[in-house]
Amino acid sequence: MKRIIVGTAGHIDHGKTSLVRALTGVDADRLKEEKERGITIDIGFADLTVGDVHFGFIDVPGHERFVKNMLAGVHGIDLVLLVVAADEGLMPQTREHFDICQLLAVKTGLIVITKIDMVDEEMLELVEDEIKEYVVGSFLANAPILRVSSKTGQGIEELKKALATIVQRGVARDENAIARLPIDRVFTIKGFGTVVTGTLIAGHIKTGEVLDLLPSDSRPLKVRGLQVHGKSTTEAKAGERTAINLQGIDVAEIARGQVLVAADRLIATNMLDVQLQLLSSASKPLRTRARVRLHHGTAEVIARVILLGQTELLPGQNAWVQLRCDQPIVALPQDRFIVRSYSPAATIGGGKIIDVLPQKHRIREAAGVVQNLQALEQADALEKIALWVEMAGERGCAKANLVARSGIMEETINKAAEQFTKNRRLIIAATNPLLLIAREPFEHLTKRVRELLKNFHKKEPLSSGLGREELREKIFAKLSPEIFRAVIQSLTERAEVVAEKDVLRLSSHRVALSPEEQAAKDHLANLFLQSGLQPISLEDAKSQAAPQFGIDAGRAQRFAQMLVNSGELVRVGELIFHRSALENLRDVLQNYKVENGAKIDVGIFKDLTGVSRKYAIPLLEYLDRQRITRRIGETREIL
Ligand SMILES: Nc1nc2c(ncn2[C@@H]2O[C@H](COP(=O)(O)OP(=O)(O)O)[C@@H](O)[C@H]2O)c(=O)[nH]1
Ligand SMILES: [Mg+2]
Repeated sequence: MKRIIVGTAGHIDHGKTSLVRALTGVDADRLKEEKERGITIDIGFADLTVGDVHFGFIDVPGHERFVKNMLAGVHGIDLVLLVVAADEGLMPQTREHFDICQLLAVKTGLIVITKIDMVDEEMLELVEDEIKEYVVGSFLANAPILRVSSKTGQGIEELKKALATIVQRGVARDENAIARLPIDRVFTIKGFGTVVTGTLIAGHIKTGEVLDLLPSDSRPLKVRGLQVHGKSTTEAKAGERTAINLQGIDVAEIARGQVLVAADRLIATNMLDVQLQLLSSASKPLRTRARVRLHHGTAEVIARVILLGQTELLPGQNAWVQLRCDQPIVALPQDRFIVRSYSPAATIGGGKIIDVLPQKHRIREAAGVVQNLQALEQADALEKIALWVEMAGERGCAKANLVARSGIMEETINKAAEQFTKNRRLIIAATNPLLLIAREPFEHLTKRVRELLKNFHKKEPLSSGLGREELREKIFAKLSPEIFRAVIQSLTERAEVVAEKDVLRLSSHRVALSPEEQAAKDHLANLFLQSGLQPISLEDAKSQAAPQFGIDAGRAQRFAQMLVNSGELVRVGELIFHRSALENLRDVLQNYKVENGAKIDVGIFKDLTGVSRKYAIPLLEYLDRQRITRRIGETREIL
């Protein structure tokens, strides 16, 4: 069965609620106050099935004071019934509601002239002409105009037929998108607990599923029960009026304006980049930093309008705008919104959301920002991914950010990553979780590392290289460790940079020593070689060195570090051994194993090597770490 959400629109007392009642038999005015005063205050709901189409009606209030409630109902409709009373014709809220439908990009609708029992044919003709002229150039320009009386029932059957006909032309919703249900009502049902209702605007929701309530601090909530258009079911699909019984949350913690979303997908945001249209009926230009009421889904928040690249927006014109909200909302690109003036509240414009996780823009960057927004507006799903990653510059973009920003499922993002890394437009900085960075900033970082190392080598020719952490601090302080790792890895893979222990150097770098220095360094290495497995300390080396080499404390330290970096000397805890002494030891142990078996203890080790306990213990521990021996209780096994 096809399911269509129909909204009413039109001035107060023009017969919207009566029309819904005549069509469905349901009185959509459900509040006590509505019954007493005979006016609709909040949105109401009713159902009608014609053939194989199920219509869910959302009846909205017409009074200007309740436009905010009207907006909470009209956001998710597929089709509008623009209601005009024959005895009054077009009135202010007819126009305001119609503007809203256009700004929300409602795709299709019907025009209904009500109360035809109250006027003569001539009056009807006049009203019809007035309406026809009014809708010229709009989505209702060619819409059928139906004449009805809810009092006598005249024209109601024709209206049902017209509804069924228009629906055959098709209204499609994206069932594969991330599920979103903007909440319009919250209440308790005895024995069930908390129930929320809303129009499921995308995706699908199943019983037992866990959903995020955004914005809120609430943990994810479990769907205990589901109803679609008043009937229990196990799954609700996009475009259906849905009631959800939620587990583990109190009514007081939920309100209209919040959104139920598939778990772990979207992020609430305080900033939106949008394309804003100021209605030509707006009473004055919109100045930058003006405060407006932003209506999106069922939410209403106060937002500041930051015009990008202009200081003033004239009625009837469009602009690229950053909206900064005083409270977070949950949105996605392509969503429509309405803005109303702060005081007095009147609908002044609306538009389309382009980016929900933008940077805070500075006015002087406006030109570049506008260019990005134009590109995003034109882009298809894959291209958007590439653009967002490019816009993120050196910081790169994580998959979670791309999902929350696009509402695109992970598979599509993986596909984009594959496609754009193949042609090297993007680079994968990390795979799990996926982090993408654009080529240009990546290469810029690479270049900065290269230059930093080059300058360092120039300044410190005797140093073997720059400490890894120091380099990270200098260039990557504000970036994630993954970006740092990826840049260094790419440089080492290309053999431009050599990473030795915690030191990075250009592969072309050789420590430049004078012949005299080189001789001194060799002398020092030789002293360690001679001390074998009972190594001297740096202090000893200094005093034992032949005076002509001038090995003072500074030289001893520096040359020893160079020898350690090149691997000629090896640090074992506090001790420094010559590499060949350790290599000999390895051979000695292997020979012992062949002749006497693998088992040794500290005593045997001391006999074999002639070293005292002071050296034996650190050496054995070193051998354990090198997996040459393995400790088993008090003995060891030669591996
Ligand atoms: N004569 C006549 N009165 C109507 C018709 N439709 C609505 N009304 C009356 O107009 C008033 C306002 O109707 P209502 O449906 O509440 O208007 P809404 O504010 O647009 O929802 C009520 O007193 C209705 O009885 C109609 O077709 N003919
Ligand atoms: Mg009403």
